[in-house]
Amino acid sequence: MPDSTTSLPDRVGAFDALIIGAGFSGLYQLHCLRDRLGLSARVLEAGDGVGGTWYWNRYPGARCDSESHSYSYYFSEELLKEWEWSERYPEQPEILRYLNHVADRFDLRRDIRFGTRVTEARYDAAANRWHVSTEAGERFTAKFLITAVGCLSTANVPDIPGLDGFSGRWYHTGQWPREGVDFAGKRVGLIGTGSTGIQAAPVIAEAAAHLTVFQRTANYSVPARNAPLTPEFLRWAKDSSADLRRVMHSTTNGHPFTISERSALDATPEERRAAYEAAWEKGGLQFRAAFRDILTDKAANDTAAEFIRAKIREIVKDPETAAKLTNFDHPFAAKRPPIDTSYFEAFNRDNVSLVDVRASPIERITPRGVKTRDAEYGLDIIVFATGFDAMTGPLLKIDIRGRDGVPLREAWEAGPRTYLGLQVAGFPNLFTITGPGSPSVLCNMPVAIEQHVEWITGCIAHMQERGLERIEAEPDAADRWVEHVNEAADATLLPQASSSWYLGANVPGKPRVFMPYAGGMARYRGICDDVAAKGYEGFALSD
Ligand code: NA7
Repeated sequence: MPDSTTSLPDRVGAFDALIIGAGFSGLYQLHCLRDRLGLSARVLEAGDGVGGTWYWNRYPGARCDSESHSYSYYFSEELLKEWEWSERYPEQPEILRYLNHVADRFDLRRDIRFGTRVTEARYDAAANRWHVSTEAGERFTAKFLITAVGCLSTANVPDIPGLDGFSGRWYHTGQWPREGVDFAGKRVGLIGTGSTGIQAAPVIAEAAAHLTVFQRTANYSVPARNAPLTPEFLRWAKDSSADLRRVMHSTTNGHPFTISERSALDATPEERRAAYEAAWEKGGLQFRAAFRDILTDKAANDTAAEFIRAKIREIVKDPETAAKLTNFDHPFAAKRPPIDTSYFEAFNRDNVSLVDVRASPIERITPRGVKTRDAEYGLDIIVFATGFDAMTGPLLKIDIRGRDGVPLREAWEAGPRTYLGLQVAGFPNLFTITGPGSPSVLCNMPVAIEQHVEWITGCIAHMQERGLERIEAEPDAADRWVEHVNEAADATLLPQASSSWYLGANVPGKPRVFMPYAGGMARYRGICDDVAAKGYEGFALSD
């Protein structure tokens, strides 16, 4: 279909499918719909380039926590063979280069419209079309609307009084300036000690005159043990792609390692220590895999927590700082567990200090810096590593209205309700890639994304073959799924981290609902395949 939209703002572009977002999800979805099904499809992307999360998160130290050989698309053998990662964990610029390579290799750019922020999407039942509007006033229509907006793309800047009057500069890590930030000679305050703050702190500490880390919740972290990849490893990863794919598809969280079948409680203290030592030395997210019950049994979890606490006390020389850093209020990995490169070591530097803002809360930002209950900290730069309005935020930021004009915001007033994380009852032909209720953030994201994109593509192909025009989740099926998502979460320790973004607890006023599906990626894939095999059970299909 010719592009009728490039030059004239108010012109309507009509497509078979519109995809919102050009990150990992949107790129692959475009490839599938356009090149495999032959549909006319257009990606609408707010940024000026591809990359999604990796386009916006350019903060110092930004790196993926999944290992590079698994943080890749696996749909194309040729792509797997030709791309060479340089390090165990890919850094943001390298991931961005990878996604640009993918966009070029599959000739995707011609169907992506950059600098185009979608503000509204309305379903017109009579025409069975989605009408999509952008910030610039452009309008598009399509039969299918697919959100590929990411789970962590709506920055959460806390509403701390006085920020407007701060005389220095401030930044959120998820909206980092392209030109970078010069920390030389500056007093920097870093608020937040999630994965992002933990990655950024040691890098900022090297450049800044002084770094003050404001910690509200002490966080566990395990060394990443990042290193350059050897030619032997790269060859092995390429030669083993079929095995790696199989392992990633068979595990709970889509990573290329398996979880031990042993309980931490069956091991002797010596065996346990040896297993944790080995996992600590190996580094990375697979620390969680040392025993099978770390995430399901509090007593087992306590053994991991105690091991990490002891390690931090060994690393951090000042006992008072070590005590603040290990004052955990949640089980290990009940919040997304960070992995780090010299995070705890950074607190041994003369130019780094830690402020416990749980003990002495931040009261306001003053023109000079941050004022807690007990002191004022003079700062030139404040970095907010305060996370995101996760999972629902990017969807609710768009005014999405389904059948009878019902806003998604209203349908989700009490928290997100989806069927399989893929569709919402009352919103026909809308698919939500890695939506709430799917494993997404509990999983190595490209694995979760490929599964969703392929399922959606299969579903649309099924409809095309049978002349079906409309698919919509049945309310009963969505209710049952929401119940199952809750049961799956309750079978783990995850809901015990009461301030976690998995629960929406980091955003004031957000309903507390456990959003991702904790039942495991492999099990989820089986459920989705089964639903499709049964003729899309739980979905109403019509012509
Ligand atoms: P996270 O994991 O949501 O971490 C945000 C951090 O910011 C966390 O330590 C919060 O403390 C802290 N925070 C948030 N608001 C405040 C205020 N008002 N005052 C002080 N501290 C605050 O976001 P990240 O960007 O680190 O990581 C997001 C995901 O990206 C990560 O999980 C990976 O999947 C990749 P809290 O714990 O809420 O007390």
